[in-house]
Amino acid sequence: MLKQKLFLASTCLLMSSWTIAGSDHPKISKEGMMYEGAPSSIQSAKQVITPGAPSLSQREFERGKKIFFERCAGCHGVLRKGATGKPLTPDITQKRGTEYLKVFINYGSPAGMPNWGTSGELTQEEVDIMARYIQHDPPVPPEWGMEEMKATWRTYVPVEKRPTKKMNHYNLENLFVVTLRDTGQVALIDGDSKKIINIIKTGYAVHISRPSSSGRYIFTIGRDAKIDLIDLWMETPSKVAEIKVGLEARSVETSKFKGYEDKYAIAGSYWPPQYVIMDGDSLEPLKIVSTRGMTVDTQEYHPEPRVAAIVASHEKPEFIVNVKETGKILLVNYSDVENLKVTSIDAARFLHDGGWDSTQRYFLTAANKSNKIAVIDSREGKLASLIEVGKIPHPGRGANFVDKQYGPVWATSHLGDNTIAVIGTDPKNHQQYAWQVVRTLKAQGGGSLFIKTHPKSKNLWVDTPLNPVKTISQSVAVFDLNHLNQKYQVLPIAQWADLGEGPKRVVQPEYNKYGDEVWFSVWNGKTQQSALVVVDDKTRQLKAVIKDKKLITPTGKFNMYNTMHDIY
Ligand code: DHE
Repeated sequence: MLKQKLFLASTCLLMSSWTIAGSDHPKISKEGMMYEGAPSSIQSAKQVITPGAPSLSQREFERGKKIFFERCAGCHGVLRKGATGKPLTPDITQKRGTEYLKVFINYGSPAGMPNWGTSGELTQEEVDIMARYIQHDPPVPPEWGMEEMKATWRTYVPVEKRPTKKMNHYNLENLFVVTLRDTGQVALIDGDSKKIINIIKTGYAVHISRPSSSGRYIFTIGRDAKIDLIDLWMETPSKVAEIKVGLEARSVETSKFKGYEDKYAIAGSYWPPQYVIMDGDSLEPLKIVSTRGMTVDTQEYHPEPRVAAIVASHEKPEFIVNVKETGKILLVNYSDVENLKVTSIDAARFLHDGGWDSTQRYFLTAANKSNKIAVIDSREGKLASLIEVGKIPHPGRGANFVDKQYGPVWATSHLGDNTIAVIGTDPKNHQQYAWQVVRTLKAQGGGSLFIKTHPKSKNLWVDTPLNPVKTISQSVAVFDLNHLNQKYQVLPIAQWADLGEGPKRVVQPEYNKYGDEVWFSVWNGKTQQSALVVVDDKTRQLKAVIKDKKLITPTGKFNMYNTMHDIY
C-alpha cells in the first residue's frame, strides 16, 4: 500500500502546482513555492500535546512550529483548516499516519503541494518532524485586540507638530514608493530625477503601500502587520507614527469618499482574522471587527478567514474588504464608526486581489482558486457578476482600456496559465459584452502576477516573475492595444539591467504620473544586486536603470498619483 502511495506521489512530481504554460519541462515551481510560502512573522504560540499523536520533543515542536508558520501557513492556514491547501487537522492527519505524511511532504502532490523534501527545501529530519508535528493540534497564536494594538502604537511626530504645508520641493505626485521586501524598508524615489529621496525602515517583509486620499501621507504595511505612516510634507519625508494591528497582514487602505479624505485608514490582517479602522493621521485604532464566520458555499464555520485586498469606494463612505476563506466581500460603511453598518456580499473562495473598472463604480476581484472574477457594483452594493476566467487569476489591480471592438474593458493575467482574460465593463453602452470574457489573449506563460496599462498609453504590459523558465521570468510581454490580434513583443528587462548573477525576476509594471514611462523591478536575491528599469512607453526603449546598493529586493512600486486616483 505504502509502495503504491510512494509511486503515486512520485509521479505527481512531474506535475506542477500551477501548470506553468510556456515551460518546456513542467515541474513543481520553486518560484511558486517562494510566493505562497513567504515567511510569516508569527512566532508565539504554545505547544500542544495531542492524544493519539506521535511523540515530539519540545525542541522538535518549536522547529515544526517555525517551519509550519514560515512555509505552510500561507496555504493551509495557521489553524490548518485548509485554504488553498488541504485541511491538516489531527482528525485527518492521524488517520494518514507518519509514513504517509512523510511521503506527501517529500514528494508533493498534483493538487498543489510542493515537493518540500525532494526539492531540498526541507531536510529528511525536518520532513520527519513535520509529519509528526501536524498530527498534534495546531498551536494557536495569540489574539490581538485593542489593548495589544494600543501598546504598539507610537507617535514620532504628533499631528499638531507636523508641517501645515509642504516643506520640500519634490514633485510628490510623481513620487514612487518602492517596497524593499527583504530589508523591511521602503525607498521613496523621485519619479522625475529618478533619485532616492529617503529609505525608511518599515515592517518585516514589507508588502504594500497606499497613499492617503490627499497624497500627503503614505501607509506602508509589513507582513508582521506593522503599519508605518510617512508624512510627505516634511522637509525630508519621514515616519510620523506606527502601530502593529496583528501578527500577520497584507492590506491597508485609506478613506477616499468626498468629505472623508484622509480621515480614516483601515488594515486587514491574516492573523488574527480581522480588520481595524484607524484615525487617518494619528493611526489611533478605533474599531476592530473579526471576520470569523460562515463560508459562502458550504456555509460552515471558518475560524481563520484572512483579509485580502481592501479598496476604498468612490461612490459611498465605504471600504470594500475581501475575506479570503469565507469568499465574502464586505462593504464597511465608515460614516458612523460606532454604529458600523457592514453589507456582506456572497462571492466565491478564495478572494485575493483586484481593482476598479475605469468608471470606478465596479470593483473586479479575483476568487483565485475558484478561477473566477467577482464584480461588485459599489453603487448598488451588490454582486454584479461572477465570471469564469483562466486558471488562478492574479490581476494586481488589473488594467483598464477601451477595446476597439468591445468598448471599455478590464483585464487580468493568471498564475496558472498563459492567458489574459479581457472582460467587458460597460453595462450602459455595451450591454451585450458587460461581464463577459470578450477576448482571451495568449502571453508568454503562466506565473504572471501583474498586468498594467495607463489611459494615455497604447500598451498592455504583462509580467511573468513566477514562470520557471528564466527567459520568461526575466522579461515582459507588451501588447499593442490597437492591434490585439497581433503577437506581443518581448522586452529583456533583466538583461537591460545588467546585474550579473541571480534569479532577477521582473515584477510589477507601474506607470509614472504622466503615463509616458513604465517602471519594472528586477527582483534579485537579498545578497545580489537588484535594480529598477524604466522603459519609454511610446518607443518601448530603455530609458533608465536605477541601481543603488541600498535598493535590495525591490518588488512593488506605487506611483503616488496613479495609486491615489486608482488609475490603472
Ligand atoms: Fe502580495 C498585493 C497577498 C506574495 C507583491 N498581495 C497583495 C494583496 C494581497 C496579497 C492580499 C492585495 C492588497 C490590497 O490591494 O489591499 N501576496 C499576498 C500573499 O498572501 C502572498 C501570496 C504570499 C505571502 O505570504 O505574502 C503574496 N506579493 C507576494 C510576493 O511574493 C510579491 C510578488 C513580492 C513581495 O513584495 O512580497 C507580492 N502583492 C505584491 C504587490 C502587491 C500585492 C506588489 C500590490 C499590487 C498593486 O499593484 O497594488
